[in-house]
Amino acid sequence: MFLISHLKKSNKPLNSLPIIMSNYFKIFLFIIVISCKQIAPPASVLPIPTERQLAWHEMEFYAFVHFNMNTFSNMEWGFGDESPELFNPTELDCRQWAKVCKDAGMKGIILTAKHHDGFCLWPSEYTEHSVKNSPWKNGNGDVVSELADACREFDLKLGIYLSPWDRNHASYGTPEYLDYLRNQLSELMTNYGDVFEVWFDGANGGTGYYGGANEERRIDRKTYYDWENTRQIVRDLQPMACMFSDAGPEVRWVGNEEGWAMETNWAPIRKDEFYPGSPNYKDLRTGHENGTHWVPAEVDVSIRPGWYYHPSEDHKVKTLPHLLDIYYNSIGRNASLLINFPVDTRGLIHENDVEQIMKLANAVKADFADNLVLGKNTSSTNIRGKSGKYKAENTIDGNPDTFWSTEDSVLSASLIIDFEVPTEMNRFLVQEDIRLGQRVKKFNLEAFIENEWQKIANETTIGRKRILRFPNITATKLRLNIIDSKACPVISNIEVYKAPKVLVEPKIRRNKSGLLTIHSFDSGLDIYYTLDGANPTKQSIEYSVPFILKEKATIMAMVVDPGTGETSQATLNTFDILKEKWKIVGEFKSLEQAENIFDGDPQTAWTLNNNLPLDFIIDLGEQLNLKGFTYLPDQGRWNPGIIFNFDFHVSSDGKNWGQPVSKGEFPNIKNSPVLQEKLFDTIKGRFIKFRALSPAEENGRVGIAEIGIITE
Ligand code: FUL
Repeated sequence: MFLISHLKKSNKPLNSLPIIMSNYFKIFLFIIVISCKQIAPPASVLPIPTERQLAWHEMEFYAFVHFNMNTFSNMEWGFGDESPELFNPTELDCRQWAKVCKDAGMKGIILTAKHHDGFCLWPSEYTEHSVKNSPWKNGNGDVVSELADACREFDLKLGIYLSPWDRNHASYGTPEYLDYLRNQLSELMTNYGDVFEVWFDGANGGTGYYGGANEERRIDRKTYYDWENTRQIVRDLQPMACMFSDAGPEVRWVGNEEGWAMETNWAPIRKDEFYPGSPNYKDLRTGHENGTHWVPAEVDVSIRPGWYYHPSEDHKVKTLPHLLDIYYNSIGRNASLLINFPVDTRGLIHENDVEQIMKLANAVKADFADNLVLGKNTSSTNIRGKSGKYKAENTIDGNPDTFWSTEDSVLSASLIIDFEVPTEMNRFLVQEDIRLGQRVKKFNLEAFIENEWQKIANETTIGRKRILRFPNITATKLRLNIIDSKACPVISNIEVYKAPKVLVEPKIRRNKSGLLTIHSFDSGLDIYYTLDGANPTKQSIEYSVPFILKEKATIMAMVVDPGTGETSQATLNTFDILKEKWKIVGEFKSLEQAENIFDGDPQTAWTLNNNLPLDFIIDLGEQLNLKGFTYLPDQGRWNPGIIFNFDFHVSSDGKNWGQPVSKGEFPNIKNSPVLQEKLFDTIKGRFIKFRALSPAEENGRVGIAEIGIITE
């Protein structure tokens, strides 16, 4: 239409139409070519993720289940000689696992089908060391199959952990074992439906049962498993499964089991420098800016100290503050999060673990409930092309396929979000479109507060997702400054939130000299306390800085969100007289570490492996009327020293001890190593002797994290 009317206006004869048409067509083509050139997307920065890795990135938060022979032998690493008879869960219910994971917002479950001790949770046709010879379901059970069904029912994906190291198998260390491992891998990859991840552990070779040989067998970690061909089995049978190990190839270990990735975290890594169990694991925490392969990090961490269930850890389940740190330090740092549940001897995720994971799930839901950038105005210092296809607004349109990008030559640029009115916020989430590679090397965040730009954060990498936590600010604008990038930045998503404050009871500590500190997990909260054991209110004393408290006191403290007025539960701590004058007496008197037992810090302990009985003798520095004592056992995870049977003596001169004023045992202390309190008839004295008569653990160790007295 436009062409005909244009011809009419220009009075050109209609027979010249074909020539004119062809000229117009050329111009048209030219415009298309030019504009295509302008809107060409940025070229990929290699390496980039594969399709299966992109699907894996979407998993983000999923569960590990360590449940196997160790659950019943109460070990972390079984030797391989455990009898299948031991494996007998009383109420195994994989649907309960799946429901917990689903409710917690997780997207899959990875199960320890076989751990280092070699026991198989499925009736493998290649070994007798499996559920088929256990009393559970008269040998007719298959845990892998039950979990696969539960995952299907709850719309979760299934992952398989198969330990390459097998301390049970007679042929471990020889080429024959490789056939065995591969046969098992084929069974697992064939019989249980789709698998999203296969976990190959780096712990390999060492002592073991090995079919009765009971010896040490070392293997060459680089060559023994012929990884290329072993992995091919997974590739062929489960084309979409990602494989995990220190060296990937799809997903890499993050270099620690504590639940964090580094702030600088590149998905690319120089993969060929690694193999499962390689010593340069610290590099796995950061990846490499010049990495050759896309191998993103997965943060694996247990909700308890151990990977496997131990009744003694029932009271050591990680609590909300710790779990929130783990969440932000993994998913918020360009990694995925794999939280482990040590399923118990019943075959269930323990109630305490459920309680804590749901606290995390609810907190995460609340933190990301209301995205403050929706519908706001955005602008940027540079846009790729003239069409507006790569405009800043794409970062807040909720569409992961659109992004803001700059001209190829522009490696630093800013994007502004205008909230128009002062807006309170404390979280900033930013994502690169990783399909085009990870690019950003350095960025910062500024906020426009009271007519002034203020720096909120100075950061390095972004990757698939980066979440910044900062104290509440009230700003009218935010400015994301990309300072340096491997190529033009490609930012696909930005979200901003005001997360509610985490209101958990504060920690109260008093050191040996009486300095009392009350600590709240979140920033920007008020703390109120009482010194007489009364419940605190907003009218109680407000805590601002540490202070000296030399007297006896029962302190209660709580935190208050000044914004909402909401309060936490109160913490109660009883402090007796100050331990300032206390001294260790006897053979250990010059041992610095011995003073850990009265330094006010429950994390530091003094533990010994000496012959029993063993006396811990303390000079209290003055005559006191004593009516009891408290004992907090060593809280350490590895080899803790826990006293079971004891005598407690009081003396005026440190020489004549007389009869014990208290004696007996600390019932259930092995399973529940919490603070113990023993009372006795009041007695005057200056010296105390705490005699360890027997240990609670088979390790024979006895120790003390903190000892206290109760005075009249
Ligand atoms: C480690 C293993 O040795 C632990 O037992 C646990 O399975 C953990 C996830 O990986 O390397």
